[in-house]
Amino acid sequence: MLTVHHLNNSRSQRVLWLLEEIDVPYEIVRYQRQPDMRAPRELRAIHPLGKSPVITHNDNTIAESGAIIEYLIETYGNGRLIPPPGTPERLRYTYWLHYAEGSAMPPLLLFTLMPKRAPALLRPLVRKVSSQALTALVNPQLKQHMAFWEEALSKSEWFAGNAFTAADIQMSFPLEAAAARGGLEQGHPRAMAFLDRIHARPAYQRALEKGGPYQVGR
Ligand SMILES: N[C@@H](CCC(=O)N[C@@H](CS)C(=O)NCC(=O)O)C(=O)O
Repeated sequence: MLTVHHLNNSRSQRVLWLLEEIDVPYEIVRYQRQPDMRAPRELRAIHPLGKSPVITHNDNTIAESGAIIEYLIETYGNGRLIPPPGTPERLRYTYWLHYAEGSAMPPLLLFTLMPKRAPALLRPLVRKVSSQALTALVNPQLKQHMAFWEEALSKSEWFAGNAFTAADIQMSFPLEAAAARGGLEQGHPRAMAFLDRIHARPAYQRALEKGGPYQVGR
């Protein structure tokens, strides 16, 4: 049996969505975020880092959204949601699959979450430092990333080409986080239309029903 160790309101929503798209049966073991937004300690019994998503399947325990997506597409995809090898689309697919967590997510989360996670006494100081870092370092980078997504989506309907792939599932989180943070809605019509298209997909909606309330980036 395939098990998704699902932390509420988190990246594991993408894994549920992928499984709904490829119609694979799975069970969910639920974990609830703590008041400081961290995952509960029980998740460390599944994987030492205690982060979500993690899946378990037969004797395999797999963490990291990108690695999980690769594993699921390889094991159950039967050629679905991945462009054929050797094509330009396949190269784009691989790029976006890695880029989402490797390049897009770090600036989106780091300084935004720091004040919320700091001890109450330190929070004003952390907020000040974070705000300076956001203005000087993060905001210009995010502007560049958002323009990059917009340009990619002006070349084709989906990130890897004209067909929807698992790379779009992986890219959903940075785009949703950027929209929740604010800034995507101004001057990025194609990125906003991408979000509308994915949110309308029946598999996305089924995954939401199974995963529970989801407010990415908040
Ligand atoms: N790059 C990892 C990030 C995993 C990650 O940070 N997950 C967050 C949820 S969105 C988490 O588990 N946070 C709780 C914690 O750090 O305790 C992936 O894509 O799987």
